[in-house]
Amino acid sequence: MTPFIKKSWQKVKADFPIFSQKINGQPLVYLDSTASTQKPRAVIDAVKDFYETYYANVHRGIYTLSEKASEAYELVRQKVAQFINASSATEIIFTRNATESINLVAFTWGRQNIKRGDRIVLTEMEHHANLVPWQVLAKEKGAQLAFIPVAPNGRLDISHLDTLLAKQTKLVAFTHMSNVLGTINPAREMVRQIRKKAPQAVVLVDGAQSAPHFQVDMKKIDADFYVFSSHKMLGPTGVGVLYGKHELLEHMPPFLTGGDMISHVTLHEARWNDLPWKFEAGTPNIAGTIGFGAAIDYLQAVGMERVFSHEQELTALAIKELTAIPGLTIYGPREVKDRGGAVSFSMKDIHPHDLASILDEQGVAVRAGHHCAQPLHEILGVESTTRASFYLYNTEADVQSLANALKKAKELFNI
Ligand code: C6P
Repeated sequence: MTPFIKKSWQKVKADFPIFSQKINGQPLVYLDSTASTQKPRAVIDAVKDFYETYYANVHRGIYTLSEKASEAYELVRQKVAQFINASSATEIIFTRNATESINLVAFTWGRQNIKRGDRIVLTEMEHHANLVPWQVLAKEKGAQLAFIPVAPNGRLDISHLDTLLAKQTKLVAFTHMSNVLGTINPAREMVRQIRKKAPQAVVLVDGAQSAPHFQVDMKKIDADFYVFSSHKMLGPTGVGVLYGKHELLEHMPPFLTGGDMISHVTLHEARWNDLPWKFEAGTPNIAGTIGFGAAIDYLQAVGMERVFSHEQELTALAIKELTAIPGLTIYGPREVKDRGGAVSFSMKDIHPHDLASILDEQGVAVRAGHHCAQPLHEILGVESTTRASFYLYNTEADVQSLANALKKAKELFNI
């Protein structure tokens, strides 16, 4: 792919066919990339090309099409490993999404290792995907959950981490970036602290909102598990990643069983396949994975540093514009340092759902609700919020449209 070094953000936007249409008679201003991202032509074409020219199942047939499909599928595993600087492609397991990746760890490593009286440390800002699987596991095993609190400035109060790390702490699982507050947690420093104080603990980092937006490096972060989803980083839905350290994956029992994940089967028993296939039972999402490879190529051609700094500029502008609107409260850090482009807010006297509907009438797509982080909303003292989130295809004009649409909503409500 040709380098994007000089490509303007407007031209990046033009790579996404969805933006050529109007929504409710207005140009589409898509500000819900935290939920899922739009797809560039390159990703759509890669999926189409697979179906049109080399579609076949993978790892099965000794014929040209199947070999080509298998090669393309396995090449994406290598791309993912290189994208996050994993030691080897065998540490990359394809799942359906980040949620399934976390469940895989909870069902396999968790059920093998968590015992009565053990402690699982989480944070108060977790998405339900990194909370509910641990609640279920803790209940089943008689383990306890403990939480790193969120400070009023929207950052984790990691001064509490040390006291939560005891000899019974077996797992620490936290999000790299909050999907509500936009807070980027200091994953590397946290892992270092955990290794020092609780070397027995395994660390899982939820990278659903970080891997799409800035460079993540498995060797530097040093987490044991790291999870994310293709659909939040320009790729198709139905493909997730579980990165796991080789030694841990090697000792974990399989998650789902059946075809492809075995090396030998008799009527009464089976032996497991090598990594990573031990964790990939059945026909995988081949087309989605191939599209995911094209998404990674696209992001790398733009450059993750550029993606992040662009988003930070948009976030800074959004915070400035939104702060100037009377009656509007922004949640999460105000300064863009260590913050990503998910900006949640409330407007006095307008319900978040009404606000999102009014914005939609003006072509501005935002999410309203608890964003699958109900406990965090309880801590914030609200049931729901409206959230605008940014990605590489957004522009300053999109932020301006958001601010204008919010002002119009206030006029409509006469406030
Ligand atoms: N957050 C949002 O609108 P899946 O659905 O498995 O691809 O991703 C789950 C997930 C896990 N962790 C974090 C931090 C997330 O933000 C998400 C998905 C979307 O905020 C959909 S609820």
